[in-house]
Amino acid sequence: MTKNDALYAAPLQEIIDFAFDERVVAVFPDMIQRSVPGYGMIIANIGIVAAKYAQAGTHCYDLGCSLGAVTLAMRQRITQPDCDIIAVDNSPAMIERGRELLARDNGSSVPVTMICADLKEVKVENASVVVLNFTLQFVPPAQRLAVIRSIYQGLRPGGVLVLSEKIAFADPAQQQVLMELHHDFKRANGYSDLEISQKRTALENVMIPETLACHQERLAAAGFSASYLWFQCFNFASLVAIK
Ligand code: GEK
Repeated sequence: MTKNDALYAAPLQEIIDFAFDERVVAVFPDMIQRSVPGYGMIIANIGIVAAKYAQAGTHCYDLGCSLGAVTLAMRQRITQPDCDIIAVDNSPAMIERGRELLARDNGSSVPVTMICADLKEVKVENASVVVLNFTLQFVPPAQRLAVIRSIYQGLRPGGVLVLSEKIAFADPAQQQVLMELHHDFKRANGYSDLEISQKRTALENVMIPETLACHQERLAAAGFSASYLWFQCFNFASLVAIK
C-alpha cells in the first residue's frame, strides 16, 4: 500500500531542501504520479525502448532508480539472452523499499542488482541501455557533462541513453505558460496552491532544470550521434540518445 502525498499540505515554518528520505519514500508512487505529467506512460514506454535496444550479454542501467519502476518495466520487456539490470540510487530508504518491491516481482527471469550508491561513482560498462529517468536534474549542472560522458563511454555501439527531465525554456513567455500548465496539472491532481508553492521552494536548490537545447548539445558533446525527443507533456520531456 502506498500513502497519499500530503508532505507539504500544512503550512511549514521553515522549508528545508527536498531529500529522498523515509517520508518521501512512503508516498513516492503517489507523489510522482500526481506531479510528473505522463509518468506512467513514460515508464511503460521505456520498457518498449529497452526491448528494442537491449543487446545480448550486456548490462542495462537504471540510474536514480528510486523504487525501481523503470527497472521493473525493462525487466518485463527484455527478451535478449544474458542481459541483466543494474539499478542505482543514493537514497538508502529508496533502495531498501525498492528491494522489497523487486522481491515481489516474479514476472521475469532477468536478473536485477540494486545498488545504493552515487551514480557518479558507478562505472557504466558493457551497457546497451542506460536510463536517467528524472535523475540528471538532481545532479549539479557542472557535473552533468562528466556523467553523460562516462555513460557514453560505457555504452556499446548502437546502445542508447534514455534521458527524461523537467525542462526549462529560454523564452520567458513559453516558460510561464508551460509552468502554469504544470501547476494546473498538479491542481487537477488534488494538490493545493500551498502544497505546490512549498514543494517548489523545497526543490529550488536541489532540482535544476535546463533547456532541451542544453541537454541535446551536451549529449552531442559527449559523443552521441543523435538524440530524439520521443515524449513531451508541458515542461517534462524524454529523449533517446543513440551511440
Ligand atoms: C522513476 N527514476 O521512478 N546518485 C544516485 N541517485 C540519485 C542521485 C545520485 N547522484 N541524485 C539523485 N538520485 C525514478 C524517478 S526520482 C525523480 C527518479 C523525482 C536519486 C534520488 O534519490 C531519487 O530516488 C531519484 O534520483 C530521482 O522512474 O522524484 O522527481
